[in-house]
Amino acid sequence: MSRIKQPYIPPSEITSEHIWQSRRTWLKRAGAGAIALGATGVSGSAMLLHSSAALGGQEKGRLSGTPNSDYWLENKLTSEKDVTTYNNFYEFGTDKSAPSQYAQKLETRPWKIEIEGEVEKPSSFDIDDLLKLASIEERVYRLRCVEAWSMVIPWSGYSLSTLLSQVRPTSKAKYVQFVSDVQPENMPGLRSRIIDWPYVEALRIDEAMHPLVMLVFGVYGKLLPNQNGAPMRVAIPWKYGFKSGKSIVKIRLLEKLPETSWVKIAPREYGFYANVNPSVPHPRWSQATERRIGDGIFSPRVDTLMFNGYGEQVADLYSGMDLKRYY
Ligand SMILES: Nc1nc2c(c(=O)[nH]1)N[C@H]1C(S)=C(S)[C@@H](COP(=O)(O)O)O[C@H]1N2
Ligand SMILES: [Mo]
Repeated sequence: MSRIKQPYIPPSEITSEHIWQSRRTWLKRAGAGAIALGATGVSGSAMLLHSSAALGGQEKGRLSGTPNSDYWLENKLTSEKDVTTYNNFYEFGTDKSAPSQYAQKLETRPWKIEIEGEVEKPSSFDIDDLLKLASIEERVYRLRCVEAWSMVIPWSGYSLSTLLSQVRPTSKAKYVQFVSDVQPENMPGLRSRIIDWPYVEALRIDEAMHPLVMLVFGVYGKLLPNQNGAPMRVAIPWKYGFKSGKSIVKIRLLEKLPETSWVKIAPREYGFYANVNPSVPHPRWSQATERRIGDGIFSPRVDTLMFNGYGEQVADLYSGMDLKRYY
């Protein structure tokens, strides 16, 4: 695959990848240091060997990945604290703070992901096998919420297409639907009937096969915290955040356009495509700008970019379509 160009970033926002890069170096050093402390009298070179071995076998809770420079934004990252405490995950409540408060109860093991429908090989995967199916990459993506705020997040995982090719979609497979888990005992938000649970989202098959669509297992070099959709969610960076389902238990390949949660709730406000588009306002607010979530109370406002800045990679998927009609 040819190198994918970076989305345009205004010069004022470029902080270089040094922030995350230096953090990663720091993590490696911290790992090496811990080993040095535990093993007295190890020579420098032995210490290096030990530290790379420690990085190869994942430590508990960590999920290191190889940075993929084709998918690396140089925007300033949203802090790990904001990424993990300002969330939308209605199964735990509608407040931004509810998921980090209540998601500890989510049970993420054992965890199976069923793939069914229009595939030659319907399959059931254990999450720990999916973690080993392909090499884990680290990618920095923008996330633009329909509520006009955004974040820049370092995810760990690999392209959804890697998994889909394994189960071999048939020629009838036109759509891919993602079904999130329902755990009545553990999800206080289910009592609200805003959504007809489970949370479901979907993509057209060509969208789903685009390498930008990521199966995500980790964030900030660690396994996903429950509030971010543990143990596996998707990330679709050119679409509004609600398309990226969390805590997925089922993937269905379908011939007909399936129901999706937000279209069901308010079909005049949310469309199936939900491509980030500053020129199509939500009926109740503008989508032209966004608040970039940052530490403290002053979040800078920035212009929203068409396809969230990923137009060069994905615009072809929609050639000939009226994006004001198919919002
Ligand atoms: N199952 C499920 N997935 C979901 C949601 C949800 O409520 N339930 N919210 C969506 C919305 S609106 C957004 S903006 C993103 C937020 O992801 P984050 O909390 O990891 O930033 O998750 C999406 N995935
Ligand atoms: Mo959202």
